[in-house]
Amino acid sequence: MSEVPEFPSLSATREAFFRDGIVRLGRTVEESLLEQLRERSEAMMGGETPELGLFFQHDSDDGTYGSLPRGEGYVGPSQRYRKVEKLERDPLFRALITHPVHETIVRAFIDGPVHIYRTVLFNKAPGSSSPIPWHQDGGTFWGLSEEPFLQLWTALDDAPVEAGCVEAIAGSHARGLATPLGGVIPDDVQARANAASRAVCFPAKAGESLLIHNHVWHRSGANHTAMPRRAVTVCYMHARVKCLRKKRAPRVFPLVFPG
Ligand SMILES: O=C(O)CCC(=O)C(=O)O
Repeated sequence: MSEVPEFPSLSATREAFFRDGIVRLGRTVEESLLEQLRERSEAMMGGETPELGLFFQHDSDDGTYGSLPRGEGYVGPSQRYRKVEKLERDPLFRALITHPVHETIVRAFIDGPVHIYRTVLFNKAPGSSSPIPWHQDGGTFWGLSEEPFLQLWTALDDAPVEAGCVEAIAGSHARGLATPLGGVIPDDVQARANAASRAVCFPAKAGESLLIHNHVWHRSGANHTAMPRRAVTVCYMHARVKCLRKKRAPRVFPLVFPG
C-alpha cells in the first residue's frame, strides 16, 4: 500500500463530484493488485473461469456500437470481449471493490450498509474496439427503487486519449435523466445539447480512479494504440435500494460494506 498516496481531501472531492458529476481521484490502487487483475481479466476472457458464471459481451466485428452482438454471451477464447460483468464473484476483483482506499471514498458518500449494483470490466482491445456513445447509467432500464449515483472507475492499464479514455460533460448530471429509460442518449437530445463540443477528456494512468455520477453524460472512444485498455467500474449504492423487476425474481445485490 505504500505506493498509494494518502487520499487528499474528501470534502473537496464531494464538492467537485456534486458540482461536475465526475472527479479525478488520482492513484488509488497499487501495482501488485493491478498486475493480478490484468492477468485475471485475460484468464476470464480466455475461458479459464467458467465456474464464476460471468456475463460477457464480445466487441463488434466492424468496430461500431450499433452492431454489437446481443444475447450471445461467451463465444470462445478471445481478448476482444468489450464487457465482462459479475466480477464481484471473483476474489481478486472483490479485493478491488472492497479496497480500503475505495471504502474510504465510498464512505464519504454513503452511510450504512452498501451494496453494489454492478462491477464491469470495460475492455478496449488494441486497434479494434468500438466506441461507447454518450450515455447515463440509470433510469427504468436499471429498474431500481432509487437512482444510484456513485460509480468508481479504475484504470487497469494506461488510458490516454488515443486509447479511448473516458469523456464527460461536466455538470450534465444536474439535469437528471435525458430519457426515463436511461442509457444511450438519443441523437436529437445530443445535438440540442451540443454534446460533442462540450466533451472533456479524462485520460488516466493505470491504478488511477475516477468517480462518475450515474447521470453525468459520459462516453469513450476506440482504442487506437497497440496496447489493451481495460478499466473496471463499480456502482455502489445504499442497501435500501431494491430491484423492482417483476418478470423474474428481483435481484439481490451483494453486500460489500456492512453498516
Ligand atoms: O471505461 C469506459 O470506456 C466506459 C466507462 C463507463 O461507461 C462507465 O463506467 O459507466
